[in-house]
Amino acid sequence: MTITVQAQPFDFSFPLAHTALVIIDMQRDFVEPGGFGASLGNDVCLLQAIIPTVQRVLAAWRAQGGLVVHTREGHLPDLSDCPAAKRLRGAPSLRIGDVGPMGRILIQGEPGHAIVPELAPIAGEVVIDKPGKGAFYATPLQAALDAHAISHLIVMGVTTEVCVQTTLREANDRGYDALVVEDGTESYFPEFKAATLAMVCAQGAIVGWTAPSAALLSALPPPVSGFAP
Ligand code: C5J
Repeated sequence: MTITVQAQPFDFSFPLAHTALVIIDMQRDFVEPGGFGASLGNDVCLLQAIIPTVQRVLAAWRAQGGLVVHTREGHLPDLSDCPAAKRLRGAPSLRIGDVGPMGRILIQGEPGHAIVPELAPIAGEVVIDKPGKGAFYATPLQAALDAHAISHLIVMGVTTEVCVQTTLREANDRGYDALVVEDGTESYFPEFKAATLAMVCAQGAIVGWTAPSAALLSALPPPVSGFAP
């Protein structure tokens, strides 16, 4: 079944069985006080505000029986996968690996590294741990998508101009058609979000498409019978 969503810069059509919902880094470290995002001096409230929208789209996608991929940015406890450039850059109050209120900042297995409970993965969903901003770099994401014959992506998560945009560009270079859900992504800097969404769909969808969640949700068919989200 092919679904068509009213999108920018033009309609986005995707084969439901070959499309994955990709949720980028909806982790406590980015959306709760005391995590990585806050350590960089950011106000995390803006990011928290999209959780209900992401939750609505996730529930609708699960009801379709579609593939869901969650990503988590983070590092091994010994930091062997964290380049010094990433750890030392800037002047955060806490660096990657330091102990904060939610455990060691951006370290796999620590409380802050977890996806927020409202969006927690369920059995059968793919969880990708990534050391970089892009979800394809040094991860098994492409292999996981190939295993499910995925050609199209619907992308949400944080932050719009960093991990979401990097992942969209990586996906574009690998031949995926991707739509980013406008109100399912957020930045600590609203002007960066607006600029990123404009960049993605500029020049005839040079990176991909954008659409509000309402357009996506209204395009989806009635849920698969028997599924209780
Ligand atoms: C950042 C991310 N902003 N998930 N990570 O460092 O966007």
